[in-house]
Amino acid sequence: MASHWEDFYSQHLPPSDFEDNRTLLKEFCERHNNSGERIALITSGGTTVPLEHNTVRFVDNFSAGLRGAASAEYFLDHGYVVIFMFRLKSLEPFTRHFSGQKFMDMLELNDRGPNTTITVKPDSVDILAPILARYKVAQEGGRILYINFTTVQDYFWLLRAACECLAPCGSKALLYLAAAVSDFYIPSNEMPTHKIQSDGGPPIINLQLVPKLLAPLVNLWVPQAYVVSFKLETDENLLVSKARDALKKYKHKLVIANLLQTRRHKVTFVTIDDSFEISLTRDQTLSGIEIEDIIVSNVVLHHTDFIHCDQY
Ligand code: PAZ
Repeated sequence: MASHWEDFYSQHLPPSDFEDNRTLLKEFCERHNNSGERIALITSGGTTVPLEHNTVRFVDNFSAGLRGAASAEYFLDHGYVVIFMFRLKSLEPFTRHFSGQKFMDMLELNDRGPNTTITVKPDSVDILAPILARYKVAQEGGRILYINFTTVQDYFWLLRAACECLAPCGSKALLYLAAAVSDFYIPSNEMPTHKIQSDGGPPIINLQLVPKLLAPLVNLWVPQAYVVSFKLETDENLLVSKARDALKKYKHKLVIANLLQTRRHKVTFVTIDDSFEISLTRDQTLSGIEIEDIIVSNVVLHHTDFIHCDQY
């Protein structure tokens, strides 16, 4: 049995920087709600499940955070302001283009003693400049707020706080729940304080089901918002039926279903009475088109219809 969501909050403490994050969320939502803008809350990356309170080991998952980070850029391009709620150290909008050694390789060191300068190599300027320009507009215009989480517990606290701050935005708020959230966890009162020792033999780890937050999120926290959830499967035969089950159960509007193996070039949009596939051709992939560009354009159309229905 999954624990009830209210029990979860009463049994798990918020992260230590929770109040600071709540203040940032409140200020961001109020400012942009007053100016009538559309706000997208994007969750991105995987949550961890700690095995000890003083955490040495944890259960993690595959998510790189590319879906969320890329989508954030496209929502900004569509004029949305963005709350980017992401797993610390997963991919982030803009910097994702230069991860690893790529960034260092774009720079040139002009070593002239005390007058040393660093410049961008001429052939990298064309790559860096457009991304830097989009970054500056978002960052300096206060159009993106970064909030990070690590554990599933952090994620739950931050998600509820973000929803509470978004509620006054009504149908202008869009939730795009792309994070890979653990289905299992160890409740706080069952977790050892210190590092699990190997001299006691192989540990028996008893995981429990996490509560499903979509139910209170859709019905209580942001009842007027447009909610998009993602469904990941590895078995194609389950994909659309599981997505539709979620729509029936939680009564939100759209599930974007994807398979682990093909998620970079194929997704299925599932509504209660329809489903259609979006896939990239080989040529589109080779020319650098990202599936998130097409996903976000479609989601924006759905959101626009939703806002119009809300107004008339
Ligand atoms: O983070 P990523 O780009 O590697 O993968 C994206 C994704 C597969 C995590 C996302 O599209 C998704 O399906 N999120 C929901 C996963 C779930 O069913 O919990």
